[in-house]
Amino acid sequence: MNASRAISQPAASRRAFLLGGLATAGTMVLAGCSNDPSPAARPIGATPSLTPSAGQRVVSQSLVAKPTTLDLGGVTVDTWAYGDTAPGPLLRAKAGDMLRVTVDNQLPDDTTIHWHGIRLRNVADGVPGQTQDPIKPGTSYTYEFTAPDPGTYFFHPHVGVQLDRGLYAPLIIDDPSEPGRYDAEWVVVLDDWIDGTGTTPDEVFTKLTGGQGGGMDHGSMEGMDHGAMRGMARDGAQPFGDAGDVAYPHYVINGRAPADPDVLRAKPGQRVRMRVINAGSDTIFAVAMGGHQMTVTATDGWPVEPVTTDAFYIGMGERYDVEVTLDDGVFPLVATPVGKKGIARALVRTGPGRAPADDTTPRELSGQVLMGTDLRPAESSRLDPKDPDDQQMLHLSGQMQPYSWAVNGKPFGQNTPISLTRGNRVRLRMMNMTTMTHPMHLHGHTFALPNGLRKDTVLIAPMRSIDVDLDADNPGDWMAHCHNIYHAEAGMMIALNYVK
Ligand SMILES: [Cu+2]
Repeated sequence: MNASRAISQPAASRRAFLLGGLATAGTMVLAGCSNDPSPAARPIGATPSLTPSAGQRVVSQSLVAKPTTLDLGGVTVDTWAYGDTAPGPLLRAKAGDMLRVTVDNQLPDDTTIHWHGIRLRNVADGVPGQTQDPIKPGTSYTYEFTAPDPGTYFFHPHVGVQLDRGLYAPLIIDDPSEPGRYDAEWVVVLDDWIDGTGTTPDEVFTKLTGGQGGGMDHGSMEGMDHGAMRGMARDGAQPFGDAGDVAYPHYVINGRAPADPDVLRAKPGQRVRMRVINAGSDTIFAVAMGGHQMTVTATDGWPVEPVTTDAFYIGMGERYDVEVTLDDGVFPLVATPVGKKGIARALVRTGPGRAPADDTTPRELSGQVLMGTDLRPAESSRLDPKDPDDQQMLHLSGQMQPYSWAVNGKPFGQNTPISLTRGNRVRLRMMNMTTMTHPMHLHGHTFALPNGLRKDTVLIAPMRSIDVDLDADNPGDWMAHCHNIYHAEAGMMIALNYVK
């Protein structure tokens, strides 16, 4: 099988739409009705409790999902978050531990939590109408599951476009047998921020789907297009085509805007393990640390053959673990939104000195930027060699006008679930027939790319196809979807149900 191959079917230029479409957006037909991905509300009933096995450690935590006001560092926003911070509190356990997390929903809306990347039992997966009933406002709900695999994960709601609020937090599963060849750890959560800046993600979605016509309040097409052109000039070879739909007013690292950034304080010569998580809803980032090279050691929790690079791309829902040996001074950690205008940054301080200017783009971002799909798996991350028993197609389609995204020809709720048989090696052929890049995410499993790389979220560039293999070893009803949350909400999602 070819790892990745061009698809010859032509597609209309999405850029042409962006330039020409806005003037007529006010007259667009309301497209939302036929795109409503909400499955028929299927009552699920009580979730069976989980009893820890003999000697199994239980990690308990409480979360409050609630409206709050946050200072992003010179920017004050009203938003929804887990507690009074975004990212929310770090959740940490060891591989094999049981997690027991109670969520108190103080939001004015239903919610759930999806434990992104964890191969957990199906009933804890957080998909309303499929694995649980939604958590109603004013009620609480307890998730219980075992986390089998070490790695860098995060969690977020699986309801509407709530991920684009402040509702996300890192989840780290430690490996008890890992040597820990580093002196310090830095969890680095990237996000694109619009909530509470005069609009909400729900309003953004309504405008994208044409419900109110007009353009983005903060993302005028003029601004969007300048951003895109600047991006292309900076790295003319950026491989993602049109990478996003929303021009965000802010990009943040660990909830901080560039003017008042998060700071890692360490000593020169120390080896830092960074766990980089893209919690953005519509933004692929290119990440670099000024004056440093980074060694990528894992992606989506799975070890890779270490690769040293100046910079790497990270799509929505992806995670990369990288190690850096720190020089002496003050250095920016920068994440630039691909195809958009703006910058996210944090600082590393190992000695005295002035921080570089807010908008400094390190030269490390001007050269080759590592594509995650070019990584190779560590031997320990490989699936056992086996021919697929079954092949299934995920045909991705859609466009901006009308704003509509689909898998296998229809939006979620209208498309036919894929059937999986327990015990099979299944090959998913994901074909992107659009002019946008889609970070495709699979629940409850990880898959292997043709070169063996294990992931749960993979960026598929415009008009490209990729085959991924998985072992159907975790029975239940699962989801595969684009992790652009606006695409997912518009219908780029499909169920994968085990044959009962
Ligand atoms: Cu998408």
